[in-house]
Order: sequence, then structure tokens, then C-alpha cells
Amino acid sequence: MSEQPQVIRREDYTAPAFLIETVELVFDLDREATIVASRLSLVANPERGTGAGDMVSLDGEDMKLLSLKVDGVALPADAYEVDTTGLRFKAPSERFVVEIETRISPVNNTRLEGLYVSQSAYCTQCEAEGFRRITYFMDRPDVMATYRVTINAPRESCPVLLSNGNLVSSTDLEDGRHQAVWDDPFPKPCYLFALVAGDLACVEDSFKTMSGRDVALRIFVEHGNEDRCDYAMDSLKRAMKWDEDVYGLEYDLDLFNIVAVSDFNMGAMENKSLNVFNAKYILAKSDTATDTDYELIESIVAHEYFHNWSGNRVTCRDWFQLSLKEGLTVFRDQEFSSDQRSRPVQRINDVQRLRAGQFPEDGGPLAHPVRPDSYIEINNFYTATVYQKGAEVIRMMHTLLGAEGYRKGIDLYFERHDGQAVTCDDFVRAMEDANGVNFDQFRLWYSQAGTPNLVWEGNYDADKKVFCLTIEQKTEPTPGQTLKSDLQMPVKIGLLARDGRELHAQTIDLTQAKQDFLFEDIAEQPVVSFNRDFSAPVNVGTTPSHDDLAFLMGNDTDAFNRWEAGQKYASDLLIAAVRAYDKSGDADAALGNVDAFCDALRATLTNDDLDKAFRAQAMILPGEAMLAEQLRPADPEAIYQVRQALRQKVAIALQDEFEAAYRHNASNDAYSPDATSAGQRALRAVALSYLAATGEGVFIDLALAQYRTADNMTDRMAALTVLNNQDHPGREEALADFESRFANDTVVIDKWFSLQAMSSRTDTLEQIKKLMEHPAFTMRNPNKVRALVGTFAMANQRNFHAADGRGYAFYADRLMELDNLNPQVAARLAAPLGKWRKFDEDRASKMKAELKRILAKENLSRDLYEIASKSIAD
Ligand code: B3K
Ligand code: ZN
Repeated sequence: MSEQPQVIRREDYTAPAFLIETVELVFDLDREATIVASRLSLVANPERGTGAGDMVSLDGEDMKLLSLKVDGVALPADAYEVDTTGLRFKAPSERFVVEIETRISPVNNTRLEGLYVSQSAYCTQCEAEGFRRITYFMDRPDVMATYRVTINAPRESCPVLLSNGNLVSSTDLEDGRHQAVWDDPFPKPCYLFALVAGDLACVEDSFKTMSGRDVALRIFVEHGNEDRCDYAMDSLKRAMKWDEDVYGLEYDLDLFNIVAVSDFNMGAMENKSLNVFNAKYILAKSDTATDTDYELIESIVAHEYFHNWSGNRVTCRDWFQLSLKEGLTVFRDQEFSSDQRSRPVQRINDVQRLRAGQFPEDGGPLAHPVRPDSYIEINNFYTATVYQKGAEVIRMMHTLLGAEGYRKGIDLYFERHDGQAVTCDDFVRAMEDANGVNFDQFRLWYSQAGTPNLVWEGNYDADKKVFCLTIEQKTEPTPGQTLKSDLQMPVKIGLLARDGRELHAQTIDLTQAKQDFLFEDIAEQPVVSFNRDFSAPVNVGTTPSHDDLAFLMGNDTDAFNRWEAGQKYASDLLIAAVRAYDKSGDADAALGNVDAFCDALRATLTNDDLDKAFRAQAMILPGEAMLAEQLRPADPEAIYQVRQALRQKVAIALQDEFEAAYRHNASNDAYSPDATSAGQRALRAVALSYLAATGEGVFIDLALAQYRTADNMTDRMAALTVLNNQDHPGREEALADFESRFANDTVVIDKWFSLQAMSSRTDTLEQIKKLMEHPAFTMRNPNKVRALVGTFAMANQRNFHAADGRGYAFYADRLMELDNLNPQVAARLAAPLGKWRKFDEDRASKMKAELKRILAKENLSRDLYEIASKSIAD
């Protein structure tokens, strides 16, 4: 880096010196040279007491200033300053009009922020700070204005011209060009601005709101994909209805547009009335999308729609408050999915995601509070902590206040703050005021980083029939935050009798470092079901006896904890075995006798009272990365070997049951993405995967047969996933077949890339290098990079951490290559190298050497600099 990048701090927040009331934009679209004319009406901010003579400071990057007028008069060169970060001049009065013309180059925009080209269409991405790459502006979320947008473009290449709000007019212009004018009556920050133009197909439907208004719903996709929009459209309608039913929130315009594009930095974007999506989260039909894809589409479509209120109508004062909209909206989409599908399975998935992504973040070099205190590049803070932990914080308020109390708080929040840019604190205050509670201690969840550790102990007094539960909490220091306070959290518990009856259930309000809770009239020594439904997002250090875990797996009335007991049991066995393996090198011997565990799994697998999706989940052993989190140092090869060995033992012990599950869950019905059918497929897929783990060739043949005859992508991928790790000619046959079917399908072929990047085979890195030459692969498309390169580091622990360090070197090379094209995506992929503290010295020093190499790169972006420098710090 040429100079140290600037750190932005939350405590430095000041209100804007000037406000912008209205924005008029005119775009003359051209791939190489788009001209943007903007007309802004500015007014001094009364809160700041500014006025004539004060500096007007507008952000702007990577564009050419063509002209600048204030109140209709061109500013002479010495009356303004322009550099690579923005434009500054003195205000002539308290109220004035600024007119600016800029030139930008969409086709050369490889960062995919601002206005860029995806396939043949123009599109924008402005959150967090992309608008400043379109025109000079106060690019901050607390400047809210109404927008009128005129788009001029050639009619033939861009028949579709879209922006936010309502279409005011469409007109033909000269020279084959045409014009559309859009007007958005709702004041919004510029990060919610969007423009799309191109030759896109449109799928249309409508929704009648609770007050009886008809809203036109449109999904725009590349031609040929019209038949893949049904599920997204259906999800949108269900989300609109759910928000009315559960939150009383109605959509506010007559039009809601979604556009799916192939080149996109993240999942989707909630621009007002013009959501832009990564195509993989819209397009689905049974032979191209798996059940998991359908689930993701449902939840992301809902998430972006829900932002219309939680994010757009009420937005963030500054980017430190990001979780105000993201934590809340994730909680909303999780609850939506729970209502559409199996609630316990949804909770298990959400907790798995939190544990896989957020807990390691919170325990590593990039730990930060849900409301961070500082950043170098805000795009690096769209994190699991802000999103997933932020959602857990909202969920805890929901648990503490109850559904009704929570709804009262939400109603007050929207009533008070509609049309405003506010803080996380404002949200908590609405919850407090509506319910007459004090959340001073609870607020610490926003400011304190790190995952609390809870341990508990139970003591039963048989004479008095009193059970005493002692809970202790402790949070380890995180970078820059050594002192930790005790947090308030709801801990749901159940006390179970040996015959499975529930003796007592309660939500405990934990507030102290160490606290005793007494339960009277408990007839017998109970088995404790602790932190049910994962009511507090914490690590629980106490491991019950294997007998109690097996009992909970079979008897807990809380489905989440039934699953959790199995995970704890498996982790306990595996961790002990990894330690023994390190000495003996014999995975089977290291595991010893696991019959009792297998029996407990069998009881779950064959319990027809349980949801199939749940049973499938319960069969899956904790992943390699999850186990690595619990070991210091983690030996990736030992973890791999021991986990495989346990899988084989389970497979052999339960072979009959898995065969039965495989047979009984075949379906002759046409594919349907509903949760019940998906659960059936999931159980069958788990059965197949275990059958293959027995090591018997006939089951590899079975996987190949399933691949050949599959009539939907879920079954096809389940078979291919099994074949992918095998040394068997069926693997090559199936991979070649998949390639020939989907090579030209940009969304689907990514499954093929990522599957190969995930393979546990030892030739995987060589294969990945070859695949980078594949015609369908390009470093310019984020989905491709994530599928092939990102998957390798994130989901292939064995090969990424290969002892010779080649995995690390390859990865660092790709990050540096990508940094030149798209720093945001490069930085978002960089975290795996920062995990060096978890590994042995040799691996740690190799990982650090790669981080150093990255830090020495010429023209290193601010984005990657921030992640790499924080990752390397001791
Ligand atoms: N708000 C966007 C994320 C923007 C990311 C910018 N780096 C999508 C979402 O959370 O809904
Ligand atoms: Zn969001």
C-alpha cells in the first residue's frame, strides 16, 4: 500500500453539514462512456447550524468530472477542489442547486460496484458506497432524498429500462434511442438507488395487499430463463403475505421488480422496489436446482422483500448501525422460513450456520461487535457477526419479551422512525419503551465481541426434592477488547424424568457471572436439557455423560436439543479419537467401541414419529471444520481420518436401516420442492452416503445408477457428491455427463466446479488448477471464483491445509489476482488464511508467510489490506 488507509470510527460520527432534498439524474447509457447528469437541491442542516461559506463535500471515485454548476452558474476552476476521493466547494447560501456531469465506464468496472455491465445488461450495486462511483454525492445513509431518474439508451440493446419507484413516462428518442423516466416518492439514501437496462425477459404476476391494492410483480431474467422464475415469484407472494400477517406491514408502491444478473458480488440487494439478485438465488426448476437452492431462494427473496420496511423505510444512520437492518431482517427471514417449513429443522440449519461462520469469526482475529466501533473498508463488515449474531440478538429480545411484547416494540419502532435513519440503540429503546423494561445490560450484546462460554452443574437434593442449577458465564478477550462484562441472556431449560416425562421447563434470565437457580417439587434426579432451541447464542462447555446424551437424543421434547445431544456425543467421541490417533495413527482403534452411539443414532433413524428432514440432519456428523474449532492445534488429516472412520462404523452398524431408508424413500411422484418431499430426499441422500461409506463397491454402483436415472437435481447431486470422493470410473463418467449437460448453464455449472473443489481426493489441487482453464471459468465472475477457489479454502479442510503448504500458496496467488479486479470479493474470501492460530507451528508459519506476501503486494486494495493485516496480527 502506498499510504496507510484511514480508519473510520463510530465515535467520530457527525450529522451531515448539508442535506439533499431532491435528486434528478439523467443517464445516457453507453458501455464505454456513460454520461451522468445530476441535479441536487441542497439545504443546510439545521442540526449543524451550517450555511453560506461552509464546505460542501461530495464523495466521488473513478470518474471524470465534466462540469459543475452551482445555482446555474459554472464554478471557476479555483472555486472547487476535485481529487480521487471527491469534490469540495463552498456553499453560496443555505439553499442551493448543484448540477454535475460525470463520465463513467460501465464495461471496465470489474469491481461490480456502481454502474457495471453483466452479460449484456447494465446494472448497479450501490450499497455500501457504490453510488460515489456513479456521480459526486453525499454517499452516506443519513442523507435521504427523493429521486427522479431519466434513462436514455438504444432501444434495440436495452428495451428494458428500470429504476426505483413508479414509471412516469416512456418515450422514443432519435437515432434508435428511447427514454424512461422513473420517480420514487419515498425519500431514500443513495445506497438504495438502482438502475437496470438491457434486453431482458419478464415474468409477471400480481399481489393484492391487505388494504386491497394491486401490486404488479415482475421478475426480469436473461431470455431463456423464464421457466425458472416460478418459485421465486411464489416465495415473493408468500413473503408479502407473511409480513402483513405477522408484522402488519404492507407494501407501499404499486410495482415491485426483481432483476436476476449473473455477475454479482453477493446474494442480492434490496434497492427500493427494484431488487437486484445474483441469478443463482432466483433461477430454479427441478432439473437445475436442489432442494437447498429452493430453500435459499425462498429465504433470500423474502429477506430482500422484508428490507422494504426494515432497512428502506427505516434505515441506518451510519454504517456502524448495519445490524439495525441486517440482524433484524435475517431474524425476519428465519422466522418466515420456520413458518413455511419445519421450525426445528430451520433452527438447526440457522444454528449450524452461526457456528460454522460466526463463532470462528468471533473467536478469531477478525472478531468485532455486532455494532462495530471502527472499520477501514465497510464492505468488510457485511459479516456473519453483523448478520447472524445480529439476528440472534433480535431473537433473544423476542424470547425475553414474548411474541406480543416484541410486536409492541416493533410497532413502536416503525411508528417512531418511519422515514428516518436511526441507530441500533433507537431500536432497543423502542423495545424498552413499548414494554416498560430496561435493557441496559442487554445492550452489551451490541458492543461486546466474543462468544460467551457457559458451564452448568446440577445438584439434586432427593430429600427436599429441590434441584439446583448453577450456571457460569465467561467471555474470552477479543482483539482490542480485553475486559468483558456479564451479559443478559434467556436460557431455556427442561428437566426430564428418566421415563422421558418433562418435569419442568422454563426460560431462565441469566444476568450474572455465576448464578444459582432452584427448582422445587422435582420428583427425581432430572436429566437437564440445557439452552433449548439455542435460546442464547453461546458455547456450552458442559458435556453430559454419554448415557444422558443418548437419553436426550431419544427423549428430549425439544427437537433442537435432541439434535444437539447427538452432535455433542459425536464431537466428544471424535475429539477423543483425534487425540488418540495422533499417537497411534490408527483411526479405528482410536475410536474404540462406538456401539452405544450407533444404537442412539439407530433409534433416531428408525423413529417414524420424527420428521424425515430432522432425521436426515441428525445422522450427519459434525463437520471437519467444526471439529477443528474445538482442537488446538487442529490436525486436519487426523480429523479427516477419524471422522471417516466413524462414518464407516456407523454405516456398517446401521447398514440394514440405511438400506431400508434408501428403498422406502424413493419417490415416483413428480418433483415438488415442498419441505416434506425435500425431507424425504434428504433422508435418502444421507442413507446413500452412509451406504457408500461402508466401503462396499455395490453401493458406489448404486450411486452411479442413481446419478444416471435421477430426474431432479437434488437426487443427481446427492449421487454425484458420493461419487466425487471415490476412486471409481463412475466418478469420471458422472462428472463428464454433468459437464456436457450444463457447460453452458452459468448457474448450474458452478455446482460442478465447487463439487470438484470439495473433493477429499489428494489430486484435488491439480484438478482445480486445470479447471481454472475451463472455458466456463473466469476470475471476473464472483460466483465462479467462489465456486472453485473459495470452496477449496472454505470447504476442503484436508486439501487446503495439506502439510506442504501448496494449498495456501495457490490460494494467496488467487486472492492477489482477484484483488486487481474485484477487491471486495478478494477480501471476503481472505479469512481462511487468518486461521493460522488453530494449527500446528509449521502450518501456521506457512499461512502467515502467505499473508505477508499479500501485504507486500503492489497496489493492495484497502479491502484486502484490512483483512490480511488484521489476520496476521499476533
Ligand atoms: N444489503 C445487501 C448487502 C450489501 C453488501 C454490500 N457489500 C444485501 C442484504 O443483506 O440484503
Ligand atoms: Zn439484508
